[in-house]
Amino acid sequence: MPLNIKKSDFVKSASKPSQYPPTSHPEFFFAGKSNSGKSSMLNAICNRKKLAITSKTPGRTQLINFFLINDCISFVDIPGYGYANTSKKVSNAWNDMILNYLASNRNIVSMFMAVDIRRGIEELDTKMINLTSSYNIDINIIITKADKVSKAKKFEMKRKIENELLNYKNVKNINIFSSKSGEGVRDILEIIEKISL
Ligand SMILES: Nc1nc2c(ncn2[C@@H]2O[C@H](COP(=O)(O)OP(=O)(O)OP(=O)(O)O)[C@@H](O)[C@H]2O)c(=O)[nH]1
Ligand SMILES: [Mg+2]
Repeated sequence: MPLNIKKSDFVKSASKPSQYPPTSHPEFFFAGKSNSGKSSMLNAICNRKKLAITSKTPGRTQLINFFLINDCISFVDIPGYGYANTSKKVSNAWNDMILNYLASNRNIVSMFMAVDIRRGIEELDTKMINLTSSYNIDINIIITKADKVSKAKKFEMKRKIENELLNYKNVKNINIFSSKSGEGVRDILEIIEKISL
């Protein structure tokens, strides 16, 4: 059974742990390269248009945003990495923000990592997978923007990523997704239901 999201609320934005909303609910976070479709994914699975702010301009999500789902699950939209024009200062701030988040003793159960179907897994994605694995958090790779390529290309990319990540034991699922067509929404809701039961 997929999770039925009846209620989704924005809780708050934060840059450091002292600002995080205290909660012990199972927490899922959405990570990935800048502009890979994280915020759109969050909106699609909540069936909301503007819960998380999305944008054509990469680097739109700059703080950690906390959402409360059905009053019992926590979703977290984190800023993307790998934005081409990032200064050293901004990229250090990003590192601190994410490391603090991962080390913050919250009930983080799983990461959804958005990977643009036209790009595949890049160096920074691998770094993020390694970092998340080091905290022993489960990883779900969500291949986003599937509506932008042919059916053949979709499955080719899925196979490629499956092969590349064969030895990463924290990677539990690799799914094709499009927030535009709704493909794969149900798969994500099923993953969440299974984990948060
Ligand atoms: N065609 C198509 N476009 C998408 C899809 N998902 C996201 N986009 C577009 O891609 C752009 C970036 O989407 P966001 O959801 O804001 O991406 P993000 O990963 O949250 O970006 P940052 O917060 O900047 O890191 C927007 O113009 C979206 O409309 C999709 O499934 N299909
Ligand atoms: Mg975003």
